[in-house]
Amino acid sequence: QRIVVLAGGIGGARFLRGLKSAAPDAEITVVGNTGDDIHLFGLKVCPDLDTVMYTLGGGIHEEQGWGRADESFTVKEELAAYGVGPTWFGLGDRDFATHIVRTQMIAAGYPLSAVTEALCTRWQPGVRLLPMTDDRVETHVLIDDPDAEGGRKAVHFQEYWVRLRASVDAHAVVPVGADTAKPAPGVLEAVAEADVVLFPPSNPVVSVGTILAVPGIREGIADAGVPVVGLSPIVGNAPVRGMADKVLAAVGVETTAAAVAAHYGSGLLDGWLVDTVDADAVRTVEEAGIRCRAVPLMMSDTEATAQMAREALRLAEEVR
Ligand code: GDP
Ligand code: FO1
Ligand code: CA
Repeated sequence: QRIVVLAGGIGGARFLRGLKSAAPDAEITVVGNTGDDIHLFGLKVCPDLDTVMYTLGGGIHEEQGWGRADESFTVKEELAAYGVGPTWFGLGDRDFATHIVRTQMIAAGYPLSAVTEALCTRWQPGVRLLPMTDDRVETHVLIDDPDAEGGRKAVHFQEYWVRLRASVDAHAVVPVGADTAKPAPGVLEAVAEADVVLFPPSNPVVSVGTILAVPGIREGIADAGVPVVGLSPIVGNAPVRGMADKVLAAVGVETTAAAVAAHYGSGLLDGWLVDTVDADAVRTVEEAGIRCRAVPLMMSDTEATAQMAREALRLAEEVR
């Protein structure tokens, strides 16, 4: 069975761990979000690709969900001693090595997809991990400018998420560069050859939404004619983790499992899983033309997550 998963960071990575356990013989291709990527200290950092790679490869800081286990921050402290920031982004020493290898390979002319494959040679994530594109895409968020009365400014997504903790309203979320980006080699091929496409409980705006904003990917999925099933990252009208409500509001979508399904739309989604606490949403989603089931959606451990993956694959068979 060939499965394509569009993944962000933590939500995507944890789901993939369950999917691998539920479908050990499946050939899984992960299309990773690169809109969160940021250049810091001359290095290219790909948080969502690295979160998937480290989580599936056994190097992740489990409690934090991003970055490396057993991490130290000597380089960051030394940079700060030179007055060199940003200080608000926590790059650890072990993680730095990944960004150095990546940046060096890119400078030597390798595309991000080839670099990602090379990094995965070490981590052996057990899936084929592809960036959504080899082109530069950076998600920016439009916020009020505190320095200009009535003015607005765009900040990098990481500045909005990590420095500001999404504490101010987002007026717009723009995947800068996406409109002219091309899907990375292998992405459209994997989608066309897939038996099923899954949207994990990743952020619908800045993770899955950004991947779908790369011209050709959304169309490729719709044209593949295979079941497309998603799992809600919204449980009980709130994100399970993080501040997805802030970016959903920016695109005019309510923070409910049903509204997120409607946002993807019946033109794209065939099936949608909501948590049992949102069982009321099932009817609304089905009336919108999307097959819906309520099942436990808390990724508390690998077995619970594997069960979610089984339910998603079962729903895919129902709508096939
Ligand atoms: P990020 O890039 O690290 O923000 O990760 P993703 O975009 O892949 O996933 C973020 C989303 O995962 C958030 O909106 C969370 O609500 C969702 N999420 C995290 N843990 C769980 C869980 O256990 N169950 C569900 N249903 N969603 C979760
Ligand atoms: N998230 C934070 O909340 N604070 C950090 O300092 C931070 C550093 C960081 C470094 C490398 C990396 O791969 C991820 C990192 N993240 C950090 C997580 C990540 O940037 C965001 O949580 C996601 O991209 C949000 O979608
Ligand atoms: Ca992310």
